[in-house]
Amino acid sequence: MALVNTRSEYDHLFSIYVPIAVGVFLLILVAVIAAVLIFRRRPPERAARWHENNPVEGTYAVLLACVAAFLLYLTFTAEHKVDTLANQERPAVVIDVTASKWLWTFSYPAYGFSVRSGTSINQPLVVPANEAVRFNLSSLDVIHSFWIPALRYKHDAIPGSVQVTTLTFSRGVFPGQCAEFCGLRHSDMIFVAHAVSPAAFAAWARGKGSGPTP
Ligand SMILES: [Cu+2]
Repeated sequence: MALVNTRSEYDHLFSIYVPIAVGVFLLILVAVIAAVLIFRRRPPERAARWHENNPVEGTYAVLLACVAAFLLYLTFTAEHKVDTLANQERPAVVIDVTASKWLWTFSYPAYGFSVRSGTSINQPLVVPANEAVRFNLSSLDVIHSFWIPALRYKHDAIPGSVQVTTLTFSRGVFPGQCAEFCGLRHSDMIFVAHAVSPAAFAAWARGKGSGPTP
């Protein structure tokens, strides 16, 4: 099974949603302008004698329902891949993410160390690229949200529960931040994920994250 790529899943969805939204917008714009021009008030005034147009309204309703059903199908298919199928992948590394005011703690239980990023400290979150990375998200205080914009992915960290999510990174540097307003220093909750080759990751992790960022 190919690894689930959240970025391409959601970019694909977006590329379908946007043309449909633009099309519907133009359709409504044309209909409104046409109605304004055709039915504008002209002397002598006469009251309209019709109330409804069942074929037109029926067609419109059925068409809208079809578009909504189509988008729902695509959206739930993508969500199923990202939320369910991705968690069935065998992870190359498991990282426990603990959010707190106003700090991220990323623990690597298999290697016995953790790094932190947020208020007054910003150690990098290093992950192996092109491999499944399992994140166990939790929070010590309020609801935070683990957000990596370039992956098109965001997931809440909720106190008293563990949210499991599996992400795959391409090689590169991925800024992330808390996406749930969690207090005055919410904006301090930033981090940077470095996705590096599995060998570079293993060397960094075996050194317990004390070496230079690969
Ligand atoms: Cu937060």
